Amino acid sequence: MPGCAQESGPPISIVEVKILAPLPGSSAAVAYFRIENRSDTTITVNQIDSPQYDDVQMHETALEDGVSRMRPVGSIEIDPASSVDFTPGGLHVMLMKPSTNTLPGSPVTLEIRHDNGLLIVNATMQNRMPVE
Ligand SMILES: [Cu+2]
Repeated sequence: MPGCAQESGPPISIVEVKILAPLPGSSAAVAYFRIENRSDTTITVNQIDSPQYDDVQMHETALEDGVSRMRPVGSIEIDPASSVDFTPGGLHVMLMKPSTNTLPGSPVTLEIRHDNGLLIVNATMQNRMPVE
């Protein structure tokens, strides 16, 4: 329907964002969150960028022959009216090659590029806690 009013809200939203500082000796931070697709069509997240990190990759951790490995994921499809979790041991975002400091309290911006546009999320680096 051309000329109609805009949608009532963004088609996707990011909740429960947790960005964990690099371990000592590493420069890679990791981001976890839930992406909710609030539209009635499938939405593909094609890429995630960050102005504070030159190399940002979506990864998936999986057991292979009893060994936990992670591999890059090109894109993520989110079904209509559903969500995808980025959690420890599963999907996650690696934030590498920082162009700024990565101490807890530092600002981290995620630019989530998807079918319907760009979602910008502003978050704060947190201390890395042991994974329970
Ligand atoms: Cu990874």
